[in-house]
Amino acid sequence: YKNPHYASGRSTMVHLFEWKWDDIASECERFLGPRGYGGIQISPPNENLAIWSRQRPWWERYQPISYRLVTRSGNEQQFANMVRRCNDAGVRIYVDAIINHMTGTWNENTGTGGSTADFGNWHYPGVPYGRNDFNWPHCVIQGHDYGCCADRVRNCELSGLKDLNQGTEYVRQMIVNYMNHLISLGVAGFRIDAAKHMWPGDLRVIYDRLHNLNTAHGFPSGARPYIYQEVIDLGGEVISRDEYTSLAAVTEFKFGMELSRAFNRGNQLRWLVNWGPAWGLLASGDSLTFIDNHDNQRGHGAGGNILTYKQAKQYKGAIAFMLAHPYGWPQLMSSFDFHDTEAGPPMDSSGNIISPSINSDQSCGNGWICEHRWRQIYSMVAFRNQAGNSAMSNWWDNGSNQIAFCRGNAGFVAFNNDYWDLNQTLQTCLPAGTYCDVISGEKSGNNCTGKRVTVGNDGRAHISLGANEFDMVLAIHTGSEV
Ligand code: QV4
Ligand code: CA
Repeated sequence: YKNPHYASGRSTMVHLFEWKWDDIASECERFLGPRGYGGIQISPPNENLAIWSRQRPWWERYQPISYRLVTRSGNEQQFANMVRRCNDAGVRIYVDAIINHMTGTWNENTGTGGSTADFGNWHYPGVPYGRNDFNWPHCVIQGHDYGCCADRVRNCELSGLKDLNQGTEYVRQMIVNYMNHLISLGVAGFRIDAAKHMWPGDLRVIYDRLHNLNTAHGFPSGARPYIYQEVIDLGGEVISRDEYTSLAAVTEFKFGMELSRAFNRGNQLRWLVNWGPAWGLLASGDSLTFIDNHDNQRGHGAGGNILTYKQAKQYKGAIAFMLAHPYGWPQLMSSFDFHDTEAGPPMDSSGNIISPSINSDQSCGNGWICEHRWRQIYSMVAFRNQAGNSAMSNWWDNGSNQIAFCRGNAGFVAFNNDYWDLNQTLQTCLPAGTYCDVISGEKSGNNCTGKRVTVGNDGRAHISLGANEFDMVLAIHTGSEV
C-alpha cells in the first residue's frame, strides 16, 4: 500500500481542494499531464450533508451522509470521466476517504445528492446505517483524551461526528464496497481521513479486502492501492504514527512544521544538512510529505505557523526544498483564496462551485490560487522527475541560511534565506554547459527567460542569488540546458 503507482518518470501529487471533476479532467489534459504531475488528491467524492446554516463551509464535505458519488464537485458519471481522462494523461487520482464517521447533528438534513438522515436515531438510509453501526455508548472526544486514552480517541466522536464502529462486519463491508467501487472506476489510492480515530486492526481488515487496481486504467496486474493515513503526530500523544506505518503510508505533519519554521527564519537552513529520519521524521518510503494542507493552512487540525501561499516567497522556498530533496513522497496544496477560515470555495448564490478561470499568464482567476500553476512550483516538479532516484550530494552551506546541493548528475539547487547576497562558485555536479535557472524564468526552445548558469568542465559554476530577489531559490537540471 506504499507505492503510489505513478506513471513512469513522475513523482509528485497535488491536492486540488474543492475542485469540480470536469475542471480536474481538463486540468489533467491541459496542464498536469504535460507538466509531469503524478497525481491528484481530490476532495471527498461521496455525498455529504449540505450545511446552508453555515453558508456551505468547505468542511461540510467531511460530513458524509451516503456513499453515493454526488457532491458539489460532480456526479458519478463526471467522476468516472475525470478518472479516465486523467489516467489517460498519465495523472493518477487519490480519493480522500471519510470512513471514520458520518455527519454531526444539525437541524437541516439533506445531502448533496438528496439523501436524508435522522440524526437523533443515527439513521442514514442512503447507506443504510442504523444505531448498531455506531460506537456505543455515545461519547465525544475531549482535548485531554489525546494524552491518555486511545480507546476514547477511537471510539468517541471527533467534533461530534457520529462515530462508525469499524469492528462490525456490516460497517466494514459498506466501507469496502465504497472503496472498491472507486477502484473499479480507476482510482489509484486513498487518503484515510482521521485514521488516528480508527483501530489499526480494523483498518488492516478493510485494506486487505480492497481489490487490486484496475488494469483497464493502465495499472500493472496485482497492484495494490496507495494508502496514506492521516495521523497527526507531533509527539506527546498516546497514539503514535508508528502504530500505522506497518499498514500503509502516513501523513508526516512534522515535515511541514519544521520546514515552515526554517524558511520563516526560525531555524537556520544549514541544519537541513541531515534532513530526514535524523529529524524525527518517518522512514522516507512511509512518508507523505507536504508543507501545508487544507486544515493547517487555515488553523484547523494541528501545527501553527505553517507557510502558505499568503507568504509567497518563503512558501516557494520551502516547496522548492521539499521537491529538490529526495526524502518522502511529496504532495502540493492547491488552494482557493480565503480570509474567513470556515468559508467554502468560490460559489454562486445557489451554492454551485465556480470554476477557476485560466489567465493568459497561466495563473488562475475567480478566487482560485492554483499554486500548482506557479512557475517556481511546477518547475520544481519537473526538477524532481529529472532527479529520479539520485541521492543528494555535495551539500554546501555558508554556516547560516545559504545552502546548495546536487541530485546526482541531474540537478543542482541553491537557496538564500539570509539578509545578504549569495555570490559563490559552487560544485553543481552537472556536465559542462549553459543551463537555464527554472526559478527566475524558464527554458523555451534554446532560449532562457531567466538567469543563465555556465557550468565548467570541472562541474563548477558561479552562483548568484541576491537577498532582495523575487525568489530565494536557483535551480538548474539536465532538462534545462540551453
Ligand atoms: C460542533 C462542536 C462540537 C460538538 C458538535 C455537536 O464544535 O464540539 O460536539 O458541533 O454536533 C465541523 C465544525 C465543528 C462541529 C462539527 C460537527 O467545525 O464545530 O462540531 O463540524 O458538526 C473538518 C473540520 C472540522 C469540521 C469537520 C466536519 O476541520 O472543523 O467540524 O471537518 O465538518 C484532529 C483529527 C484529524 C482532523 C483534525 C481536524 O485527529 O483527523 O482534527 N482532520 C481530518 C480532516 C478535517 C476534518 C476531519 C478530519 C473530520 O483533515 O478536515 O475536519 O472529517 O486533529
Ligand atoms: Ca472512531
